[in-house]
Amino acid sequence: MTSDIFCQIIAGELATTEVWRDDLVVAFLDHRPVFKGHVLVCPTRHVETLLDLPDELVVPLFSAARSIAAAMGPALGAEGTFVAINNVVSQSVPHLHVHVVPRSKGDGLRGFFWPRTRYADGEEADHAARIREALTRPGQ
Ligand code: DGP
Repeated sequence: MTSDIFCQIIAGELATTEVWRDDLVVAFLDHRPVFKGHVLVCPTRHVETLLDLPDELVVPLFSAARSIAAAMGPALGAEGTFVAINNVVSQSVPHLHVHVVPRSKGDGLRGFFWPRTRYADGEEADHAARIREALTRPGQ
């Protein structure tokens, strides 16, 4: 039983343009690319977000993302890449996918969804402390 559009792509029920497939990972072109050559890298198993990714899939998924990022230069002349995952918020397909977007200087992506803020006095230490504390008791 397929449960989302990427499961359907992985099952071969929906056409896409694949660039990589093995038993654990599939990578295909985003049909609405930020730049041409924008790839989505997914676990073949239905995994909804990064937090759901089992340990045994961490290396296969991110190795594939790294290889695809490395291919963007020789394949497309990209000078770099933007690699990103939307988790829940702004995630339009509930199947984990790593975006690998080819980048070049002056490509116009400057400022793309990255509004920056500043810490008030004490806030930086407080945020770091809260994250450190959560890391020492994962899952809570
Ligand atoms: P996100 O917003 O992070 O969940 O990104 C989902 C991406 O998936 C978005 O950039 C468009 C892409 N996408 C959605 N449906 C399809 C599809 O049917 N085929 C392909 N190739 N890409 C899709």
